[in-house]
Amino acid sequence: MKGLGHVVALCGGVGGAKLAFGLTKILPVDQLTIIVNTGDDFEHLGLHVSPDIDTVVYTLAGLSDRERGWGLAGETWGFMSALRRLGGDAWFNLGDHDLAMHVERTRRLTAGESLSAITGALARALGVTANIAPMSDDPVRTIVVTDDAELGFQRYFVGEQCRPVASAIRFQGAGEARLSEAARAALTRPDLEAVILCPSNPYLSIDPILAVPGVREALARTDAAIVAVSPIIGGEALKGPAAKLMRELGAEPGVLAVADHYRGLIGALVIDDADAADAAALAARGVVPLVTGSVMITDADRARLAAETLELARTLRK
Ligand code: FO1
Repeated sequence: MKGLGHVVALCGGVGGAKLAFGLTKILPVDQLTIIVNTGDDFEHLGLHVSPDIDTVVYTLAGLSDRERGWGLAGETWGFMSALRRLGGDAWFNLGDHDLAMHVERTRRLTAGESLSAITGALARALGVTANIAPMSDDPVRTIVVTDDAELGFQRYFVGEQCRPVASAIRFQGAGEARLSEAARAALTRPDLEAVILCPSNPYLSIDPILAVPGVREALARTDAAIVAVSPIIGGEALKGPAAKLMRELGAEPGVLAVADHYRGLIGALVIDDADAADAAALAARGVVPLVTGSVMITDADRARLAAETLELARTLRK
């Protein structure tokens, strides 16, 4: 799709990565920058694990396991069974081939390379040419505050399977984190035409990106269209705890809560046919609704939703 200026996609894990994949199919590589959440990153078994970056890289490379959404298709788990036999810390699954990503990233970080440089090198090694920018090269860690504990994101998401009741979410280190160079450059380009908030968890995947100093300011300053794709369909998330978190944080899960969460930021929201009844209420909130099939099963779905979202952004800018 020619004619558009630069497009920035803010993206988290599985759902966001699918739309990012769709965008890479319809935009020339130099017209798209994918800014990825790093709030899910953590140190595990001495390795630096960057789940959302890896989910985007593997998805764009066509290597991801489409059933799980994360990790590699055709993965084997010999390392995990050997680790369990040793009584090791086996609550977080590291596949044998996925392990190479964590080992190589950790080696490069230890050698002093930035997360951005490492992400580019490893993505290119897997044949991915898209511009993938970690939101920051400084540590930002999503913390889920529950009644009796503060849980690191993976402990909450994987260790506790999102069961604890959340009372707040905070992003440790966000205040001091510097926007990555590629993210800053993309968000401040004069030819920026569209910023797309991908269908990732607003609280856990998009908010950490918005919490990095400079992001909200850049979005306020740009005349680019800012469009979100709802990760909530029919009051539920296709994957993950977004709807549960909405309830726990005091919102009624639905597309209106997504619009309210992004109030003042987005000019339009892409919602699924299942939520067509909410279109008028969105418009009444000053958010232009686009009602379409927003479930991405096939690669064609991903490209179609990406094209519809970009078309909506272009219409908004007219
Ligand atoms: N999610 C799980 O539910 N269980 C796991 O054991 C698990 C391991 C894992 C390893 C590498 C990786 O890149 C992602 C992994 N995920 C796992 C998914 C991950 O927790 C989430 O995808 C993101 O952090 C949130 O989108």
